[in-house]
Amino acid sequence: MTFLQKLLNAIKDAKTIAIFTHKDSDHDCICSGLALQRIIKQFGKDSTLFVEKTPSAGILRIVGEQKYETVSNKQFDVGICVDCSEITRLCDENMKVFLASKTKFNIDHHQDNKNFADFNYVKRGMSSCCEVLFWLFKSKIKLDYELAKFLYSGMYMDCGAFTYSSVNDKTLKCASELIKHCKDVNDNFYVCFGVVGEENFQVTKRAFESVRLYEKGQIAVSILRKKDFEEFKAKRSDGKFMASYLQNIRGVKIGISISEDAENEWRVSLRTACEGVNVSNIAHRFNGGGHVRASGLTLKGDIEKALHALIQESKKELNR
Ligand SMILES: [Mn+2]
Repeated sequence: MTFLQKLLNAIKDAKTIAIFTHKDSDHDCICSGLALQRIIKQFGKDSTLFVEKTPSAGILRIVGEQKYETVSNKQFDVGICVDCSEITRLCDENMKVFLASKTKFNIDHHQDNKNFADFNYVKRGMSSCCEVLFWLFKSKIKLDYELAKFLYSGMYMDCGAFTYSSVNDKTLKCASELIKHCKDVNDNFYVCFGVVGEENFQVTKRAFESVRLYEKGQIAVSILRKKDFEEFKAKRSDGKFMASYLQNIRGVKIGISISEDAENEWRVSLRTACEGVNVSNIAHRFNGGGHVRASGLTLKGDIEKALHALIQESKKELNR
């Protein structure tokens, strides 16, 4: 029996279905979750979507108001993880609910997926989990505006607006199918991501001023502190474009952007456009995860000490 048949049978037999997204959610995981919820609805079933916390304002602007759960004591018949490479990508509360589910499914696109569920469907290196869902369900579903919008948006954001190396002819074929049903979606992206506020501009300016270079300019790091965000009334997501920018500086092989999330807790984004460098190796050494070209992790404690350790691991990856 194929994965799809097993999943469809499980959905058919289930009274309760839950969908799970990873910590520090991004567009791809939220859009995958919402798209899967809509797909399951087409098979006549309701499902509950679990998140760590309410998605960021940027994500909400694209997907609109939706219903999410964060905790539950209920045991679900079917639990489906989307866009999660391993079970620790779920926050503790969500993980408990997933583990208690009677039958567990895992649908993902990460290279390093651990096949942690009873049934796993992993298309390693595909542009996004949204694209995985599109091809998986293509023959069984009817695309409508909302479903196409979720799938297209998650895919668009996870492949850097079709600029990453994960993009191939299949990705563009998927995009072309989807956009027929949501023609205005690119205008939405401009309004939501092309236009930035004063607070975003100010905090980005601060991030540029903070840039440090290591290893003869092969590693570039920007650091934003809690007080920087507070000063400009900016959100952490306002500074997140830095890592992608840093990797574009000639000679830089690893771009690192660091934002202080809570007191002495630092959220780190790693990017590389350099052939042969795999930033997920660095992320894994700090219990983070992600992709070859884009990964994330959390550091705790004194930033200079933590940064030193991070630079050491980055050097190792450059010399690997
Ligand atoms: Mn993803």
